[in-house]
Amino acid sequence: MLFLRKEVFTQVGRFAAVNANASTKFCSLRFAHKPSFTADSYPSLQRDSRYATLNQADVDFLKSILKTEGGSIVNGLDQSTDPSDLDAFNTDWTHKYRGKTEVAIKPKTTQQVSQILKYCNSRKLAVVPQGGNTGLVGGSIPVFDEIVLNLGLMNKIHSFDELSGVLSLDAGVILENADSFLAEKDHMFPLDLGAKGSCQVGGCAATAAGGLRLLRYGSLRGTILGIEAVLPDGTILDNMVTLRKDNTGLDLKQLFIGSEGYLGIITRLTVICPRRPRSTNVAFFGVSSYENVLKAFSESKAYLTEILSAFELMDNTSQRLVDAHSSTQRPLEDEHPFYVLLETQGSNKEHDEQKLNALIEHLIEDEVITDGVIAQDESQLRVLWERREGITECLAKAGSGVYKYDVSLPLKVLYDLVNDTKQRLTDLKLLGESSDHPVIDVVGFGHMGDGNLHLNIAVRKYDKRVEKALQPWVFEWVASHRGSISAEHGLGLLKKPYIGYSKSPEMISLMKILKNVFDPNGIMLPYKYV
Ligand code: FAD
Ligand code: 2HG
Ligand code: ZN
Repeated sequence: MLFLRKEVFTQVGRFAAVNANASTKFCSLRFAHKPSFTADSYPSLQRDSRYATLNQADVDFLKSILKTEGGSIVNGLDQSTDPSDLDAFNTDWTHKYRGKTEVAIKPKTTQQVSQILKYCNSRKLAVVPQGGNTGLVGGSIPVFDEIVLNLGLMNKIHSFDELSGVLSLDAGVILENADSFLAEKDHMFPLDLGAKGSCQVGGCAATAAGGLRLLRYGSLRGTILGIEAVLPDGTILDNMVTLRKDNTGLDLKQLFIGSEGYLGIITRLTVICPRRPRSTNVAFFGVSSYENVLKAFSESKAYLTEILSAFELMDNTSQRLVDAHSSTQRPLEDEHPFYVLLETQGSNKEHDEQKLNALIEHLIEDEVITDGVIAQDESQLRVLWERREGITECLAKAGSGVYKYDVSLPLKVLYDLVNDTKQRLTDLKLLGESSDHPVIDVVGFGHMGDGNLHLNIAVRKYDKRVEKALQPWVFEWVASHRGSISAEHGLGLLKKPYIGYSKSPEMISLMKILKNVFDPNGIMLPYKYV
């Protein structure tokens, strides 16, 4: 690992000794406890009596749909089913929410999805679509007894055109599998995120996930070229366009991207995928102030232009958590108030390194960064990324709950939200080291290059006093700075009541009109989104 400290600007072996062999994997165990039912934690949520209650005849019909082409169903109405078989379908990734579904169905084909929705619509049975269940806003699991329609068995890659880079695949393909397939063709998926081993491309499309390299490869709103979706009445919309340009009529696929399952189920996608970069460099800097982080970002854009592929911010609290809950060693010996992970991706190693070195020399000379390292091989590169990607897992291990906020803000004030939150929780005597205080830590990190902050409040256990202190205060803070209350995770259950902080009444009312057109019986994703 190459060290960047001014007085030691030489190649030293300190980092090279780190963990080349040790496991750097984050443990997959998350919160050990079973969460309370959402219906009990939030008594203001009431089951909507418009929806029918599932009975054995419904299950028999759903089973008959799966008969010819396969698929699977977990049926809680059957006495012989172990109730714990439904736990994974009922519990969200953050272990904050827990639903009460009695049936989880996993179809194999679009035709089956169509028949299932048509039946549920006619019977007014509520449905929640589920991908990899890695969403962070309580969207992918039922609130009450909604049927879970999980896309996990629709996982085929259909075609890839090496000339255009257009990939056609099922919604249930795991993101990492799509990327591994593309790696063999010297291409890459245009989205990458920490949950890539579990999240599905359809779930990513449904949440318009942003991820770690949006700054370079753009949003899924641009890279998804086509979509096949099933409407609640069973209609199959085939918009599997493989063209870069198609300027005919309203771009209906955009309504499904980021719709979180509110309008229908995404069953297939076409995505335009870039070539895999020939050269990747990752640097990790220690920075003394947020002001210097801003300077480093501005200079990185100027020096690196088209090869800058990620610029990620981490505060010291986030890195202390990674120290405490993972096996990756600190890249830098001393602690710093802030850290930045910077990545370049390009086609010419020498050329890219020259540009990066020129930037680093300049940042050191002007004392914008205090210390840093550059990965010298693939395993060091992975270690540096794990210091960033592993924060979410480590937060989950800090206590037994986390309040998560995912906001877009003007860069100048982005970190002020973390400082103000700490101050507020301290003033309210909710944050402190002793176990009398519910809050353990307030952490800020995120996709600095996209103006996207992840504010996380780790708690000893979920506590209504903390929730009251944070909501709607955080949303008011964000709105007063003209930010968005959800940059990339979506609304789900968590932010449904607060959309008004980011969208006008006229826009919300138009969304409701559209919902009514697509889903007049309101069977899709009840109690959530808008
Ligand atoms: P799920 O969680 O199963 O579902 C999410 C929502 O989409 C639900 O409302 C569900 O009903 C709906 N849905 C799912 N599949 C479909 C479908 N086929 N059709 C219609 N609706 C559907 N998000 C980011 O944006 N950027 C990140 O960097 C990022 N990093 C993460 C890191 C970790 C460790 C974790 C746990 C999560 C992260 N997330 C991130 C959040 C999450 O992974 C993404 O939102 C992801 O896109 C969700 O995909 P999924 O398949 O798990 O969807
Ligand atoms: C990330 O950027 C994800 O790592 C998760 O969006 C953020 O845990 C979070 O708040
Ligand atoms: Zn993120």
